[in-house]
Amino acid sequence: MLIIGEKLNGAIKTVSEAIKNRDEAFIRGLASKQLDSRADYLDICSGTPNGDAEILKWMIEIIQKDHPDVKFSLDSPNPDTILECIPLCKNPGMINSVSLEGGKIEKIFPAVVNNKSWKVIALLLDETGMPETVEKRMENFHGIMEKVKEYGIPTDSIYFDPLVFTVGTSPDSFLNFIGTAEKIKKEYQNAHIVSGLSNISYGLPYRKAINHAFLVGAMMYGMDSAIMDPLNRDMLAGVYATEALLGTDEYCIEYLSAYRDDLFGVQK
Ligand code: THG
Repeated sequence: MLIIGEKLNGAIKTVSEAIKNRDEAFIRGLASKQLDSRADYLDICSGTPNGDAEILKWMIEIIQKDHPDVKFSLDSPNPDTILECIPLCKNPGMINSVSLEGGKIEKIFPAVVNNKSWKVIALLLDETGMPETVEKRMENFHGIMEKVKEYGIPTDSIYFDPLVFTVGTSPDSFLNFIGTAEKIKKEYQNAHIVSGLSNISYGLPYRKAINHAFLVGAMMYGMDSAIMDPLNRDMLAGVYATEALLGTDEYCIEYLSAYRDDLFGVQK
């Protein structure tokens, strides 16, 4: 499973403070910790429309000083921000995100055609707002797939995000997620499915119980990537354990290696 570290997000209070104060040490520390926990990508999100591109560029620059191999997930609602940041990244990363909204695909897909190793997260969303049902999500999926074919982008480059809302107010959130993942997988066996996993538990106590249940359930329906908190040891152990159970980690090789390196934080 691809782990995209969620921590460098201006929606988190400590991070927005660090951004405001241009606290380099804090940001670099959070990057290092997530990479030590084997995050494959670091999601970076300013959490504000003001100076969005400038903030992301600052994070890219200071993190690449310590980690020249780092791969970013450029998380911005503004496609121009993403296009500005791509040339600064030393390694191909992920674009987070496109959808059928506001001509984003028309701006972003040409850049993906020119930067072939970049991946793209596609939200199953259109102008009409948050999709309530599996059917609406599938309609958006087909709309996006049309564009993917039109631009000649390999399906393998796209990570489809069926969208996760908090189960506190959306009781069908998980069921809609897995229902959509299942249908996508039926049409395209190798399609990638991603989630903003921690969204599932917004506003609820003991979030990691909900997050953990979502992780295991969604992986069973083909989720092979998540924007999540790799610093949460239980969640990280959950990823490795579920991969072993699903047969994607034969002979538990990765699980054993992570345990030996005390990634789960349980060795004496
Ligand atoms: N899809 C895509 N991108 C996204 C989201 C998505 N980007 C933003 C968001 N949703 C995913 N990122 C976060 C980041 C932090 C939290 C939730 C989603 C969060 N963090 C708590 C904190 O750090 O305080 C702790 C979470 C926990 O306890 O696990 O709430 O849906 N494409």
